[in-house]
Formats: sequence, C-alpha cells, structure tokens
Amino acid sequence: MANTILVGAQWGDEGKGKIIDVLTEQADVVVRTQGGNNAGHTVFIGKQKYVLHLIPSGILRKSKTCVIGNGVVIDPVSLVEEIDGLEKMNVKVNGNLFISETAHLVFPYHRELDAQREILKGKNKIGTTKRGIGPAYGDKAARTGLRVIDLVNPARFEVLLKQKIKENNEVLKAFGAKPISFAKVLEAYRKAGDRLKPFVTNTVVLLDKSIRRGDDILFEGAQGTFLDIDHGTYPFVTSSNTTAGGACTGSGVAPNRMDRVVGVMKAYTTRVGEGPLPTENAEIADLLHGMGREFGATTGRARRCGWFDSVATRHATMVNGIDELAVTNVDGLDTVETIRVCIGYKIGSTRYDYIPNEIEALAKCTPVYAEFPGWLTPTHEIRDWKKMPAKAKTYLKALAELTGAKLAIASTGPAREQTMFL
Ligand code: 2SA
Ligand code: MG
Repeated sequence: MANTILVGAQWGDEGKGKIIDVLTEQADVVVRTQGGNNAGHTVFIGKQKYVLHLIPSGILRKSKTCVIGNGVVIDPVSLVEEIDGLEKMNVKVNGNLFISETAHLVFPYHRELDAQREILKGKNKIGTTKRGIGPAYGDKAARTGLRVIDLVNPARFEVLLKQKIKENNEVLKAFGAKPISFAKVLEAYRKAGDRLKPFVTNTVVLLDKSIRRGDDILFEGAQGTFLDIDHGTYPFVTSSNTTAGGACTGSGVAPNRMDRVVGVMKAYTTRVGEGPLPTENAEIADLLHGMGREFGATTGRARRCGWFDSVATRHATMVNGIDELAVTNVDGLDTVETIRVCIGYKIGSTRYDYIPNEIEALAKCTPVYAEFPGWLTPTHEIRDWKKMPAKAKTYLKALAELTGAKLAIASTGPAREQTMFL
C-alpha cells in the first residue's frame, strides 16, 4: 500500500473512519497526527458500531500497530474511557496502541475556557465541540502546555499542574466562571497517567524503525481541509493542521517518506459548527436528516448540508496534493431527481473559481451550479462498480474531474462490503 496520508477534503465527517478501516487491511501501522477527542470516526463491523475519538480506527483490526502521534492533543481521562470501552467490546488495545511522549494534554480548564470563549463570542461563536481543543493548542503554541511526558512523571506533574491550575483559575475568574479544583484534577489525571504509562513511548523512533522495516503506514486525518487552522475558513476552523502537511509534523515522519495522499469526500457537502457554507440547502438537509443521517458523532449535533462544492474540493486537491479520491455517502443521493454541483462562486457579477480568503466575501458567495440527472435507484446493495447505474457513474466521474484527482473508491453505505474500488 505504501505510506498513505488520508485527509478529509471538505469540512470533516466525510466518512474517513470507514475508508480508513477499509484501507487498514493493507496497512501495518495506523497513525493519528492532529486534533483530539473532538473527532468522531464511526466504523461499522457487521452490525456492531464503533465510534473512535482519539484512538486510530486501525485498532479494530487485530495486530495492527496504532500510534497517537505528537501532533494530537490528548484528554487522558477520555482516552482511558475509550480504551476501557474498546476492551469491553473485546478489542485488543494493549500491545497494539502507542502514545507519543510529546503529545500535549487537554485539561478541564481548557474545556471551560473553550465554553467561556464561545459564550463571549455570542452570535459570532465558532460552534466548537467544547472539548478544549483550541485552548490546549493555544498553550502548546504559547509554550506553556503540559505533555504526556509530564503526565507519566508524577512528581513533576504535580508541580506543573499546581501552577497551571492557579494561572487558569485567575483567567476563569475574569470570565465569572467557577474555579477548577487542583486536588480533583490531580487525582483523576494521576490515575489516568498510571493507566496510560505502558502505552507511552517515543513514537518518532518507533515509526522510523517501522519505515526501515518496510512497513506500510496509514496516516489518519481528523476533521477536514476547510477546518485547517491555516487553510480553512478562519476563524471558523479547528486549531490544528488538518491538511496533508499535518501528517508529517504531527508524527515526525518526513515528507519524502510519504507515497500518496487519499482525499475523502462526500457526494454532497456537510458542515457542523458555524461559518460560511456556500452550497447550504434546506431541501437536501431535510432529506438527509429525514433518513436519519448527518448527526455529529461526538456531540450529536445535526450537521448542515448542501450540494457538492467543487470549488472547495479543487482547493483541497491543491493544498493536500490529493492523488486519489474516495467518494462516500453516494447512497444519500439515491432519491434525488436533479443533483446540483457547485462549479463556481459569484459575488454580484464577479465570478470566483477559488475560495476567497476574506470570510465576509466567502459568506457573500452564491454558487453557480451545474445539474446532473439523479439515478433514482438504491445503490446500497451494489458491490461492483460495473453494476452502478450509468447516471451515478457519470456523476461521480464528474466530481473527480472537477476536483482534479483520480476516482479510486466509491462508498454506498457504512459497511466494509459497501465499498467499490475502481
Ligand atoms: P473544535 O472543537 O475547536 O475543534 O471546533 C472548531 C470547529 O471544528 C469543527 N469540528 C468538527 N467538524 C466536524 N466533525 C468533527 N468531529 C465530530 C464528528 C463533531 C461532532 O465527527 O461528528 O460530533 O459534533 C469536528 N470536530 C471539530 C467544529 O464543529 C467547529 O466548527
Ligand atoms: Mg466525524
């Protein structure tokens, strides 16, 4: 399979969890490199549903090495819960999971600050998952964060935590929020630290050895291209680099060790949280929500929905270097008579074929659409690309052509079998 970076080509929730699970069959190692437990990767194996937040989806296949890289922010209490939950479902974690010593930690004061800043922003709020992601990466950038390496050193951890809680309680006071109890956090984090210690290692060295052995590594992106802190619709973004470069910095694996980039995108567009979404459309949102789809895997929030936006996905190909595309949720459009695809934006009479950087301008963009006839046939039982309705093939090929990458996978449902390779 070679070393593969998998990214979301839209606003997250593209169905990355499922595609990663399918590709993991050919991988030896699966690595998470950014984000935290704001991510929600849903994988179905048979009728069993698994939702992963911090642990790479590769954990669901026996004897795959899974790494949480240095670029991830870890809430250790939530990670322990995730490990326990998987073990209860008879998934082997011990011996397969490795956690970077230099990954930064998320604390209760990060979550509280995340919530308080959203309240302060009022109608300009970002719509975060309130998992403390922004404040945790903020501490990392400010060089005031605590890392896994500190967590597994109880004496040092106590001293550092005391200072951090003192500082942050001052900030929380200014927001009029309740202070955080040092004793309670210390107890919970010590317990989590003890439990996680056997998993903690120098993952840069581990990955280097793995590459030298000739292992195939899959880098599992979380969130999506337009939530990238540099390349997304700032400030309505997450706080990490969700694009392909983040896989290198977040793992310590160099760019020239990477062999290909796979972009995952839905056959339509969704977004959860605030910020512009040029192709947003109430009709398609009602249709998809009515089918019971498009609710957040972490927060349960209803996702906003719209038509496929090729201006956006073309941009995603550019910033990620996408070679191959996996298009998911094709079955979501099975009943749509006329399918629209955005091929450009307009503000007044000015046409744009790229995403304007000014957020106010993007909010003003109206889409220019091309129309495709729907296939009006259920696709979820089709297992072979050759048997796909001709109109579905035409539509998907057009999406790939507009996006500027090769169509490699089409997915018509959450199950492993509902995956067609072209
Ligand atoms: P944050 O919490 O600081 O990262 O939020 C900032 C923005 O990033 C968005 N974001 C996401 N968008 C889609 N999916 C995500 N994961 C969960 C899922 C979300 C959920 O898989 O469904 O369950 O609600 C995710 N994580 C962050 C977020 O909505 C903000 O727009
Ligand atoms: Mg998700």
